[in-house]
Amino acid sequence: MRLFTSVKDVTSVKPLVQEALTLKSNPYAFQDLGKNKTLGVIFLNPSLRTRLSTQKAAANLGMSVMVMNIDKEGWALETRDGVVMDGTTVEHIREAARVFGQYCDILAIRAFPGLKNRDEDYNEEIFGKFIEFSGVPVVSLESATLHPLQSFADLITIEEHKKTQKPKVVLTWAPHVKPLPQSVPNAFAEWMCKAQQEGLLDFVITHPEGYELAKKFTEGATIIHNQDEAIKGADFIYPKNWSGYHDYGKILHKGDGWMLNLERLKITNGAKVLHCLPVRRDLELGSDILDSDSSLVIEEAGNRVWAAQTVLKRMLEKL
Ligand code: AN0
Ligand code: CP
Repeated sequence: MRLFTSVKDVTSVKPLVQEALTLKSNPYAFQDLGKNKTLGVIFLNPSLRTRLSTQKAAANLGMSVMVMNIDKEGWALETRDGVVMDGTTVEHIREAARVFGQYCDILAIRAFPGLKNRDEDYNEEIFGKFIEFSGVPVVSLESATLHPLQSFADLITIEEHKKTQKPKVVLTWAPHVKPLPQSVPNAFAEWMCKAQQEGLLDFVITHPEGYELAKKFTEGATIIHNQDEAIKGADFIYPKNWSGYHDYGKILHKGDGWMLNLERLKITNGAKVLHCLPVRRDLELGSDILDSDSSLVIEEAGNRVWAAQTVLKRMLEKL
């Protein structure tokens, strides 16, 4: 594996999840694989889980890790081509990416969308340039449109906690006060559609009208606008806010009635609730759920290590 930016970089999710669970049961089995290899971790945005789980995964494989918060600690980065750099930017991504490639064997990058210009965000220019110019394998730690390590960890969590052969998994839009990226729901939809294709689960998406995600990520999902109808009989529910894709980056709905609490879960099949975190309590998701056995959010965050470790292991094996 040389690239991990989407489920499209994975042939089949079933063996990938099995490999992650094997690593979880024996974390230090490949401690020599990363010897004398360096992982560069580049953040253009904040992070708790992604930062720590990726470092831990690399350490479990014997790699050394360099973390750079390039938005705060680096020279102001120019990402556009063809501009005279007579403003505030100091270093072009064309040089910066090449320089990272001199020091690192694998790069992992987080670069959120601006949520202003959809074409710019959905072209994934920053990722494209890091991939093109660094010359080393690249792992997405959340791009403008996808968060694949999160979805991989979500699928590991579903596999571990499922009580039926083919659980019903529901992605539901949740309220928020700020416009958030579509990366988490896009990636979750992409991964669950693939898992559905492989016969692992049934996948439903529910959101208020207007919050339709890009079709290329939701192909194969059942989309229902009535949340109660969607979550009825669900085994797993994934509440997550996102801003408009069609009315790009906009908040289109105040969210009344869309936040889940324990009472609302009564019509489910004892559903377990997932969330990528960070979550705003009693705005996006009821604190009664977060403080109950229905919540799997902490186990899910823990599984980020095994998702990252599986991807890094596959990349190290191909270096
Ligand atoms: C980000 C998002 O929704 O994409 C990161 C989630 C992992 N969340 C926030 O900005 C709150
Ligand atoms: N879920 C997730 O990616 O969390 P962080 O933004 O804290 O890394």
